[in-house]
Amino acid sequence: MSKCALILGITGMDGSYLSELLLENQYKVFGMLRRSSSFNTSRIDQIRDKISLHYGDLTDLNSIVNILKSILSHSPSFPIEIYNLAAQSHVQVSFQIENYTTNCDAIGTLNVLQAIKILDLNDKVKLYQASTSEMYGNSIHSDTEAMLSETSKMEPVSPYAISKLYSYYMMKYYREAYKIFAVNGILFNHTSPRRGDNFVCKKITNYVKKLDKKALMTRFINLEPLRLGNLNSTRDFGHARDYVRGMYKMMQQSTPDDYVLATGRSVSIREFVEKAFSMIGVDLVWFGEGKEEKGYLLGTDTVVVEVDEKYYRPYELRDLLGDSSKARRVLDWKPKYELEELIKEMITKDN
Ligand code: NAP
Ligand code: F7E
Repeated sequence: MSKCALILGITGMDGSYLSELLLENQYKVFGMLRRSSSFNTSRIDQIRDKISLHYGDLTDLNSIVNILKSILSHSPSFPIEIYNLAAQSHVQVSFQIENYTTNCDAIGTLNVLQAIKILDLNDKVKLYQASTSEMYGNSIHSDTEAMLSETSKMEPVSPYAISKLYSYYMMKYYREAYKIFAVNGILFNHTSPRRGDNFVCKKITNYVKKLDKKALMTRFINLEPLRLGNLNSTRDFGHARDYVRGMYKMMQQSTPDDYVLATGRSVSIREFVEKAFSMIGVDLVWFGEGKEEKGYLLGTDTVVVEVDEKYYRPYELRDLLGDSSKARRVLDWKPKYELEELIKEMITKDN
């Protein structure tokens, strides 16, 4: 009998790559689909006939119980691997919808844990929780201890990160109290051509992608500049394909534990912009500071990047750089993609 997995958040970036990986490994894949007024399955349309989708919502305990019951009625193989990737995943949006973010990203995880307990599945499932490097917040204050690992202090600075920290501790508590195989993957930023359009990497690469075509026709004349927020924050960016492989490895262990996945290299948003433009052979030069800073095409007065306060956050997480040595040692995991390859793929591929 093939192995069995339920993915909560199957329509998201990570959910789509993970589905493909599990199918390659002969899993029967079930997914929770949110009701939406427009189609929300574009990332999984290519595998739609190979997976089984069920309507539900992370904020609705009943729907999670019903999906699990339905899987059980299909005589699954145990343990069922449950990957909780569902979340309101946008940090900036979380400052505007605090209650919803908490209901989804904190209480939603509790709903999954309770559904397992209610159905008496404690020793029949393995649960993965999509924890995040955002939980560290600005806990690091000096360059000497700049790399964040499983043992680093957590001081979250957004409603998103605070909700995820609640989930992280609930997972640990259920692991100890109810002996559930509960794993936290503490993942640093990862992206791909399937990334949502309002995350910074996708915004930048989408712009460069269009510029490439326009450049041929217009030589950059009359371009609307790309408007970004804080250019100084630094992030450790990996490829989602590498990171779902890490999630899967965590779930194949004999004992549950928490693992950081990161590349160990970080760049500022400004550097990411420069790298993206350099992929199409264009160099930038920066003038001004803070809100007045602008990026120009080298040797011209054409502005291609402007700062827009609209994208500033009430509380910014400055720097993130991960130490994934535990995952490298225990899981034999390491990222295959270099940052430059990732950016190139985002500029050249649609999916
Ligand atoms: P994503 O593309 O935003 O996908 C989120 C998924 O959650 C989508 O399938 C979305 O459904 C679903 N969802 C949202 N609210 C829901 C609800 N109330 N009930 C059920 N489903 C709901 O996120 P991602 O980048 O793939 O990230 C996957 C997970 O990892 C998230 O939990 C995120 O917080 C976490 N994480 C991400 C990163 C990163 O850099 N990507 C790093 C660390 C942790 P719709 O398609 O219908 O919107
Ligand atoms: O911002 C800055 C922004 O929204 C990255 C999620 O997957 O990773 C992601 O959260 C940085 C921040 O991702 C714009 O201020 C500048 O410093 O792409 P982002 P994020 O906030 O790091 C973590 C690990 C997760 O867990 C989350 O789910 O870029 N920035 N200008 C901007 N950010 C956005 N979105 N838009 C801008 O125009």
